[in-house]
Amino acid sequence: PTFFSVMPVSFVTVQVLEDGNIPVQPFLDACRELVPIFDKLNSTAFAPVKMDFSGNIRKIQQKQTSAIAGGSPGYPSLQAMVLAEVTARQNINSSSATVALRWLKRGLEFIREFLREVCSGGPDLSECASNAYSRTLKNYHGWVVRGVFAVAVKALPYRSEFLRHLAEGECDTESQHYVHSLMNDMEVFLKHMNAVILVIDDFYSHHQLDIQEQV
Ligand code: 6S8
Repeated sequence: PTFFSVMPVSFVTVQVLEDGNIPVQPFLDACRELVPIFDKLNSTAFAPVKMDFSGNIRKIQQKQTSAIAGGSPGYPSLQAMVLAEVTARQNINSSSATVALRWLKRGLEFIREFLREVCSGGPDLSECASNAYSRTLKNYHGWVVRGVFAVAVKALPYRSEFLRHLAEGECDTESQHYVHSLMNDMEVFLKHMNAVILVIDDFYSHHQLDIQEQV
């Protein structure tokens, strides 16, 4: 068993509705399943990244939870939640779900590119992460945050160690069989995760919500 095969909920189980809408709770649950990875990487260098990623999950969760506490059935989708903010002109507030989802999407794009690099056999995780970073988050970061990335990337473990961390339960992580099933699980995961990301990305482009400024 691998990190991916034992996930009770994940992007594999997020059902994008026929109209392209993404239900809020399954999406948040799938994002939350990724958080333990930061602890496995086992370095304080990832603490700010973990905080940011979890913080954005929490912001969207809170918006949904308080809607439900207020007696509504809650937002039927991420898109409905964002559009409600756009209508109320709340979408530019830094605590909005619109901003949270924008950054969550960028984080997911980074993870997707990173896992793609790992899947295609990149031997050096720092290089995998740097390549992924250049294609995704780097564009939205000024030099200070780029510096934070440069420090974090040095704390990444060796590929073999990372792959070991993705084992669950008893298994021979040195075996061909383990590595094969891990890569296989990762590819399935990637495919589903990508489908969800693309929908959010299209939605943000279509509504001109994917602003380009750097932090
Ligand atoms: C903007 C910005 N958020 C924030 O300022 C930056 C926070 C720290 C970023 C550190 C540098 C980036 C490191 C990238 C990863 C490096 C580690 C490599 C590991 C492989 C926004 O913040 C707020 O989010 C928003 O709520 C609002 O307040 O302007 C707004 C207001 O500001 C970011 O740039 C988002 C960064 C998200 C990074 C998540 C990446 C996940 C990284 C690693 C996951 C581990 C590998 C995946 C393996 C998965 C296997 C299953």
